[in-house]
Parts: sequence; structure tokens; C-alpha cells
Amino acid sequence: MNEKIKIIMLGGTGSGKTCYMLAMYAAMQMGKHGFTISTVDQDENVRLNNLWENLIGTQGRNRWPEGTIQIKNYTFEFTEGLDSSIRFEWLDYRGGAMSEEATSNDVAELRRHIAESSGFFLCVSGEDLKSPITDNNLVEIMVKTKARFMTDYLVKHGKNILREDRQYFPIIITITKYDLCRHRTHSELIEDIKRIFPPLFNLHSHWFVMICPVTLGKSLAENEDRGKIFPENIHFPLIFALYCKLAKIAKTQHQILNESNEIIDNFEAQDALMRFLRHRKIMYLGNKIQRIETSLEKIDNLLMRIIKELNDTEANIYFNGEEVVLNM
Ligand SMILES: Nc1nc2c(ncn2[C@@H]2O[C@H](COP(=O)(O)OP(=O)(O)OP(=O)(O)O)[C@@H](O)[C@H]2O)c(=O)[nH]1
Ligand SMILES: [Mg+2]
Repeated sequence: MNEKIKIIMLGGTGSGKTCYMLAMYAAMQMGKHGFTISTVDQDENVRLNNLWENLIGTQGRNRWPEGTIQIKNYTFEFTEGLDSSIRFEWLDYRGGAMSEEATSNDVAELRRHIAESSGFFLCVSGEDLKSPITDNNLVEIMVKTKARFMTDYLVKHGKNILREDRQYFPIIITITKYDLCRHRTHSELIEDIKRIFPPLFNLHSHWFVMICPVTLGKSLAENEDRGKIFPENIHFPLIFALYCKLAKIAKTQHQILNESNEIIDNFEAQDALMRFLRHRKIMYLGNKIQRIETSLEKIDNLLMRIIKELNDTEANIYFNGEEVVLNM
């Protein structure tokens, strides 16, 4: 059975959503970091690769993709090391739609996608974090980054997610165009992000949040149109989303396993006639347990690889506002 994750990357016009998606796909399609995704539709693969090759191979303003006009849903698939695949549905839309009233089709589609999302990417451009956030410029930065819109969407959506399920709902704050603010210290940037999104870092909020700086290339800060494309940290956000999904699948499978084992234990305590009558059901359960155990072993292996990859990065992870280290 295919598992699905609907991802929404919220962020204003020009915050770097489309470029991030292109770089993420390019990095993970190659499987350079040991985690591979592919598109389900071959035309989407061609389209994304062409845009990426243009970005790498062209010098000048037209290396960059045009601002998104046509809303488009991409489906990426992760299959590695699992019995079934996990599909990521990713919506590329024009950032302006996020802060408009629902009078056009794309705004309505965006809101539908948000309502069905199983993970949020919040995109804050490094351009807006070049200098420290102070009491004087906080409002201006909130407006520029569209942080309030993002928080409102999240808080509204969050009302439908039980507190105990929030640990399986990844929220990833990507600091896109990190090249433009990397002159600042890591801890300063983290403090600024916390000021922009206070509800995410509240004690008892139960939100599971990653903050991850990403860039398409360090030297773009000096020259956006000619700088070398050399992406950094690009794959961590999706891997974190994968971690949350796998953890949830593992939890469900453990529950099924416990229930099945309980039935078998009860059966063994019964008399010979009952054991004879229910023999077929128990055989079926035995096979099911074996299948789940094999699947859980694969999930655990993958989770361990992800944890190793994520714990040693520039990305920070928070739960209930406290920084955490991932473990099994
Ligand atoms: N310095 C720097 N500039 C970047 C980077 N990524 C994107 N840009 C610049 O940001 C611009 C906007 O990026 P897009 O990905 O098109 O932004 P978007 O969020 O998709 O915008 P809309 O589609 O209009 O909502 C690009 O045309 C580049 O000029 C980066 O990593 N570093
Ligand atoms: Mg775009």
C-alpha cells in the first residue's frame, strides 16, 4: 500500500519556494546523500530537470525560473528499503495566493491543499534576516516574511491535529537563500526565527519543528546571476518529513502487532476444541505478524539512517519549544 504525505511550503512571492523544490529534487534524485526520490510522472521529471539544468548551465538573470503563475501539484516517490512506497505531494503555487481572498481558483486550491496537509514547510528568505530583528523592525519583518499568514494557517490547521499526534506532523522552517544571512551567527538566526513564529516554540505546544538553513550556493550572495550553484542542506527538510511519517507508520504497526499477539496468547489458553476451530485464523495472524515484523525491521533501519543523518547537521530540531536530539 502506498502511503501519502501532502506537503505545503508556505512562503511569500519570491521567497525561494520553486528554486528550493528544484534543488531538493535534483539532490534527492541523484541519491547523493543515500536517500532517493523520483517523480511518478515522467513529464514532471523532464520539466524539473530542464529547469534545474538551466539554473546550473546558464549565467544571467534568465537562469532563474519565472515566478510561478500556474499552480501545479508534483508527486515524488520514496521507495528505498521499504516494502511499499511513500509519496510526497508537493504543491508549487504563486506565493501571492497565500495572502489573497479566495476569489480565484488557485487560492481555493491552495487552501484545499493546506487543509489536507500532513506537514508544513515555512519558507523564510535569508534576505529578510540580513540584520537582527529588533523591537523596532519586528512588525516590518513579519509583514515582509508573511509570517503572520503562515502562523494563522498553521494554527487553524493545528486545531484538527490531536496534541499526541503533533509529533508526527513535521513543521520545517527553511531559511532559504541562507547565503544572504550566513554572516550572522547560527544562534542569532535561531532567536530571530523564534521571534517570528512564537506559537511554534511554546512550552506544551507539542509542535515538532525543524529549523534548517538552505541555499542554492554560497557565492550567490555576491552574484545571484553568475554565482556557482552548489546547494547546501537541501535534503534535510524532506528527510525530517520522512522521519515523522515512518515514526507514525511504525507506531501503527506496533499497535497491530500487540493486538495480534494478544489474540494468539488468548487462543493458546483455550481448550483443544476451540484451538482446533480457530486454527485457520491463528495461522493467518501468525503470517501477518511475520510480515509486520519484517516491515518494522526495514522501517527501523531506515529510521536509524535518518537519525544519523539529521543529528549531525546545521538543522536544529525542537519539541515543545525545547531543542531535542532524535533517537529511536
Ligand atoms: N541568493 C540567493 N537567491 C536565490 C536563491 N534561491 C532563489 N533565489 C532568488 O530568489 C528568486 C525567487 O525564487 P523562486 O523560487 O522563484 O521564488 P518563489 O517563492 O517560488 O516565488 P513565487 O513563485 O512568485 O511565489 C529567484 O529568481 C532568485 O533570484 C538562493 O539560494 N540564494
Ligand atoms: Mg514559485
